[in-house]
Amino acid sequence: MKKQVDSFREKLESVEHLSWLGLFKDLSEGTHKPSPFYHKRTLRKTREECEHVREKFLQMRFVKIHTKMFGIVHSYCSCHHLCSSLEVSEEVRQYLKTPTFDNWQWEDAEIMVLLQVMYTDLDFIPTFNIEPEVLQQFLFEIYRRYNNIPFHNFKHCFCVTQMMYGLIWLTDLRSKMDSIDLLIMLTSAVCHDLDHTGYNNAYQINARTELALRYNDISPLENHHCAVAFEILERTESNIFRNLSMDQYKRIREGIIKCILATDMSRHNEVLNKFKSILPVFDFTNKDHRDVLMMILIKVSDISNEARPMEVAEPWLDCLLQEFFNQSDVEKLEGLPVTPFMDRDKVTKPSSQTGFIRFVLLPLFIELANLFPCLEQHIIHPVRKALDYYTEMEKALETEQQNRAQSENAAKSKEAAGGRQDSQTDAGPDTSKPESQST
Ligand code: LUO
Ligand code: ZN
Repeated sequence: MKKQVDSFREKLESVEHLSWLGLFKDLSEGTHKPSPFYHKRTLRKTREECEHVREKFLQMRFVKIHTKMFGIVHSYCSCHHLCSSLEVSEEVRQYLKTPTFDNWQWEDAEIMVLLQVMYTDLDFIPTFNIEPEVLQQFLFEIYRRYNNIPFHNFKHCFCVTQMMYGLIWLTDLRSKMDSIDLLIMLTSAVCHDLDHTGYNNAYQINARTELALRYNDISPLENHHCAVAFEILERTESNIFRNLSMDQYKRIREGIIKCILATDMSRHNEVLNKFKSILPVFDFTNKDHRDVLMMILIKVSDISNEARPMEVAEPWLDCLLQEFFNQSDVEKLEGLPVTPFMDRDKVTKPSSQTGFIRFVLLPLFIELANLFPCLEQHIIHPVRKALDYYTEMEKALETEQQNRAQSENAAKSKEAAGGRQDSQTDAGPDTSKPESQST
């Protein structure tokens, strides 16, 4: 028993790094049901952090953001009175519509400005009578409700929204769908992972968390993200839909719920197969067809990191694995089932990616490209390059492992031979050879 306790304590000590999560892990009391949510202290954003970003965001109205030969130069525009129209250069506006956009170059306050630009450049402000200060309050609340965790954070929200924005322009969706559907798609992307705690649905269900209990194990995370979105939209000061009719609001609410719930990867095949079945007869005037397409577009945007340049995509995989490994560490500590591709003892970067790209990403993107052939060069081509990159890395890793195994075996057999040599000299004459029998 003592041995068991010691090994458990040693395991506990070895996950000290979890402390950055502020994990409330008082495992000493056997009865204490460990809470998977990171301790409120570190997971949720502090008041100071929010106020600081809010100041920068609101002050941005005086800052002209433009890139000069890839350096980002901030210059203060001449007018120092409250200018409502945002000053963002034409280069940044065009760059923002492409899947090559590099989110790592921008801090959170600037990202909030870029999200505002997306609503502006899609003409949502006049079309839906959105007041700029309400949009700013909405975006600030969105920023506040994403948590400080490695992957499912505010930068992920921006990446998914920016990819959605890029797809809308690339496929010229404005000429094929109503503005209200585009508003649903962009707002769903902004809200799709709100208040994610860094633990997926499998964990919520196995650990019987509050969310699993509240949503009866049915997409607990996605239901929560959507509920938080409408908590924000219920408040007048951040309700960007407050000037719309009841019918428009109902349609938007129905669309956002459908899109956010579709991001549950356990429904991946269900949604993809529905899209495959309607593709041969796809009809933009058919609402059911448009609904499925909107679900596919948010799914594509959500898992599309590998469609971006390698220097943008690779850090995202590190963040994802860090979040997955934190979860599997806690699952091991709590004796819960561990998902294989989340286990730090089983997963390597290339092995997790080659399978995911081959069996999840490419089939999904190829299906969408059947409807929008231009995506072949803008999205699928970079993903194929990523697959080649990780396949090469996987081969290199395998060769290295084989070489290491061979050199270890060689060392072992040399040691064993050496050992046998010593034992002969130690034990006197070589007893391995028959010698003449002395009488
Ligand atoms: C797919 C997914 C689910 C939850 C959280 C993140 C992700 N994403 C990714 N997973 N998003 C982007 C990526 C990515 O580039 N790679 C992976 N790789 C591995 C870990 C993987 O296989 N993920 C995966 C695959 C299928 C699945 O449900 C069918 C869930 C996760
Ligand atoms: Zn997401």
